[in-house]
Amino acid sequence: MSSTRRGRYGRGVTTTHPLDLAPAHTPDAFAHEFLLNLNFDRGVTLAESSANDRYLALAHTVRDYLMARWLDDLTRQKQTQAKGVCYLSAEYLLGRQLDNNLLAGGLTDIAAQALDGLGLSLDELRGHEVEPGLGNGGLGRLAACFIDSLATLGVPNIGYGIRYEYGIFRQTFVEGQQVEQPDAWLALGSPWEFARPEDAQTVSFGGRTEKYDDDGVTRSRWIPAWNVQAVPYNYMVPGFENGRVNTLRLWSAVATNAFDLRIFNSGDYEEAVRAQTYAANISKVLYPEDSTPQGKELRLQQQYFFVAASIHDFLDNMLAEGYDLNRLPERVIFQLNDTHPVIAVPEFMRVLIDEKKLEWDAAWAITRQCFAYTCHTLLPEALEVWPVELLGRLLPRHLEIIYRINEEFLDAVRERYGDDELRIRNMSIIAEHPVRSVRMAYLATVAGARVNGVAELHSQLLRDKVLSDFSDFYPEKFTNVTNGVTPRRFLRLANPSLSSLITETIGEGWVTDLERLRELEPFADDASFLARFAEVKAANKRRLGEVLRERDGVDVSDGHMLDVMVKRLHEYKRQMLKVLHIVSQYEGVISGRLSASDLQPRTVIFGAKAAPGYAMAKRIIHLINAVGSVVNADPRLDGRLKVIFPPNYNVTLAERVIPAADLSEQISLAGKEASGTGNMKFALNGALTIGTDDGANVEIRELVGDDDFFLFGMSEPEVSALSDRGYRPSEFYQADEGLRRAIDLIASGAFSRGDRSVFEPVVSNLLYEDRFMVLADYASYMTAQERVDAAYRDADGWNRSAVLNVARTGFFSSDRSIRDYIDRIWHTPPVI
Ligand code: 26W
Repeated sequence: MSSTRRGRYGRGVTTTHPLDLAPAHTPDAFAHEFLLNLNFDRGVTLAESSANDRYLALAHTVRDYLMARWLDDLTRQKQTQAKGVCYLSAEYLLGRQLDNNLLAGGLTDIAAQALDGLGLSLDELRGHEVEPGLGNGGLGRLAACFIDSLATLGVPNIGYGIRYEYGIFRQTFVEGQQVEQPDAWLALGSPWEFARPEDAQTVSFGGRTEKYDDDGVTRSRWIPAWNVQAVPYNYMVPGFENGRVNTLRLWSAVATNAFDLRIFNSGDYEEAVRAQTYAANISKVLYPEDSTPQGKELRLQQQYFFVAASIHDFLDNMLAEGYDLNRLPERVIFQLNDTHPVIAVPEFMRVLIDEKKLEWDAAWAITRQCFAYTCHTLLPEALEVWPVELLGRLLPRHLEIIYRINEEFLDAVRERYGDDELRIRNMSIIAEHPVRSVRMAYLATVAGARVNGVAELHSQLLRDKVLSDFSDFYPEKFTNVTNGVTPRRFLRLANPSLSSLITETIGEGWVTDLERLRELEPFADDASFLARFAEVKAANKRRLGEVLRERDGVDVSDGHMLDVMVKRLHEYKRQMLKVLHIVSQYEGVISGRLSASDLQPRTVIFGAKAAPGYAMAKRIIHLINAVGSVVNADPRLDGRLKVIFPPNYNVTLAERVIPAADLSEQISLAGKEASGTGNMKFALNGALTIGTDDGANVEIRELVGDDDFFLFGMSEPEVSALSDRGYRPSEFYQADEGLRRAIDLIASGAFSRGDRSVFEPVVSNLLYEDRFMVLADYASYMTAQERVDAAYRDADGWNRSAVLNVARTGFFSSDRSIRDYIDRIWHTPPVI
C-alpha cells in the first residue's frame, strides 16, 4: 500500500515496500519530513507553531523513520513462526520516548542538524515531552528495561499492559506534606501511540455459569452479565541500532455498544452515560499502591481486563495463521510480571476448555508450559489474595477453574506426603483465613513452568521461606534471574559525558555488551583518565544543579559530596535511617559536640513518592522536608550539610540525578528488598554504594569488592535471629547516646516549630515497633558513614573506586537478564 499523503511522495511512487518508502537518513530529508508533519499533521506553519507543535512534529518524524522497520519486523515475525515472549505486566514505567527512539534509530545527530538548520534546538524540544509514568517503581521500570533488551537482542516479543489515562500521580509538597495531583499525561497529545480500534477485544464480567450437554459431553459455560471493549494502542519498541522494532500493546477500556444501547434505548440517558463512565473507569488510573494491595474490585477488573484482551489478541493472531493449539508451547511463553496478571491462567484454561473444547488434561498440559511467574517481593503483605466472594462474583467460571486446579494439585500433594493436613492447608491455593481467598502467588507457582526471584538472595529466600513448601514439591521449577537495567537509557543517554569517555577509552561495543566495561579496570590507576572521570562527575553535578534550579529553584552547592536516596517511600527501605544520620550530624553541631568544620560537606538528595493511603510513609516525607528546612537554614552548619527533596521524582529526574551522585544509599533491612535496580544504575554511573547485604546489593558487592563498597548492618540470618529472640527497639535507644539525642531532637518538636505532636507517631513507631529494625542498624550505619567521609577526603582514591564500580558492574545489564530468561525459562532464541 502506498502513502496517500500529498506532497510526501509526490514525485511518483515506484515501490510499495516500507523500507523503500522511508525518508532518507540525511538532515535535509529529516528536516523535510519534520516540516511536512508540522504543516500537515499539526496544521501549522513553522512560524506559527507552538513548542508543543514542534515537539509533536519531531516525534512524528522519528516515528516515520522507525515505522518502516516496524512493518518489516511484524511481517518477519509472522513468517518465521518463531517462539516469542508475551510479557504480561500491569505496569510499564517507560520514561520519555524521544531520545530513546532517536538513539535506537541512529537519528540523534541527523535530527539535531536538521533542527539546527531550521533555527530550532533538539535540546529545547526534548524538554517538552511528558513522560508516560505507567508504573509505580521498580517493577514497572524493569518491564520497560526488559522490552528494550528484548528488542535489542532481536527476540520476538509483545509487551501487553494497560493504557492508564492517568499514570502515577504527580507529587507536590504543601508545607512539606505530599499532595497528589492527577497525571494527565495524554493532555497535550501522545505521538508515540497508534490506536487500533479495529483490533478491539470484548472483555466480559459477572453473571453465572451453567452446564450443558454438548453432543453427549457435559460442558460448562460462562454467561456473563456485562462487558467492555478493550481497544489496543501500539507503541514501537525499537532495538538499539539493529533495525528491529517490537511492539508494546496497551489496552484502553471503553463501553461496548451493547452495553449502553440497551439502556440508551430505554430512554435513560443518564444511566447510559453512567454505563460509559463505568466501563472507561477500568483503565482510568494506575493504582499508586506499591507493595500493599488494597484488594479493590476495580483493581481485579483491571487485571482481568488486560490479560483477557491480551490472550484473545494473541490467540486470534495465532489461529488466523491456522496454528495448532496443541503446539502453543512451541510458539509462546506468557511471562507473569508478579501476581498482577495471574488471572490469565484460569482465563487461558477457560478458553481452551470452554471455547476450544479441549479436554481438561490436555488444556492443563498446555497451560503449564505456556506460563512462567516472576515474584518481585518478600513482604508477606504484598502477596496478592482475592476474596473468593469477589472473584466468584466478577469471574464465576474462573473461580470454578481455580478450584479444580487446586483440587488436583492438593491430590498430588497428598499422594506425595500423605494426609499431612497442615501442609495441605499451607499449600492450598485457597486460604481460609481471615476470609476465604485465592492466593495468586500460589496459583502462579502451581501453573507456571518456572518461578523466579529477581536476585540471588531473593530467589534463595523464596525457596527457603516464602514458597518453601512449593520448592520442596517442585524443586525444578525454581530459578533465579538477577535483574538488570538497560545501558541505553541509564548510561548512554543519561550520562553522555561518561559514555563518550568510555567509548574513547574502550570503543563503543559496551552499549550492547556491557561486560566490556571490564576493560576500564586498568584505567582506574591512570591519572589522566581519573582526572577526566572526575571532570565528568563534576560536569554532571553542574548539569543536575541547572535542572534543580530551573525545576524547583534550589541550589546544589559546589564541592559537596552528593549523597542520594531515590526510590519509593516505604518503611522497609528505611529512609528513616538516612534521616537519623542527618539529624545526628545536625544535633552534633548545634549541641557543640561537633564543629561544623568537622563535617564533610554533603548535599543529601531524596526522591520518593508515598502511596496516598500510606500514612506513615507520608509522615516520613513530611519529616524529611521539615528536617531539610531547619538544617538548610541554620547558619551554625556553615552550609556544610544540605537536604534537597525535589518533588515528583520520576524517570526523567532519575536520568539527571543518578549520573551526578557520589554516594548511593541502598539501606533496606536485609531480607526485604527483592533486588533493587536503582542500586545498579548508580554503580554503573560511578557512585559508591553504602548498603546492607540485601537484594542485588549482595551481587554488586561481590563484583565490586569489599574495598569499594560500604557494607553495614545485619545480614538476613542475623535479622531473623534477632526477630526470633524478640526485637525491642527501645533497648537500642537506651544503649546509644547518639541515637537517643537524634530521636529526642525529633520528639522535642525541633523540626515542627515546637509542636511535639506532629512527628510523635514516627517517634513512637520507632521506639515501640520499628518493624524494619532501623534502630538496630543505626550504630553500624553511622560508622559506615564515617568510613564514607574518610574515603571521600581522598579524592583520588574515591575516583578510583568509582571507576572500579563502573568497570565491574557490566553484569547488571538487562541484556544479560534477558539472556538468562532465554536460557533458563523462555527458550526463545533471537530471530536474526
Ligand atoms: C499493590 C500490590 C503490589 C504488590 C507488589 C504492587 C506492587 C508490587 C511490586 C511487586 C512492588 C515492586 O515494584 N517490587 C520491586 O520490584 C523490583 C523489580 O524486580 C525490585 O527491584 C524491587 O526490589 C522490588 O521491591
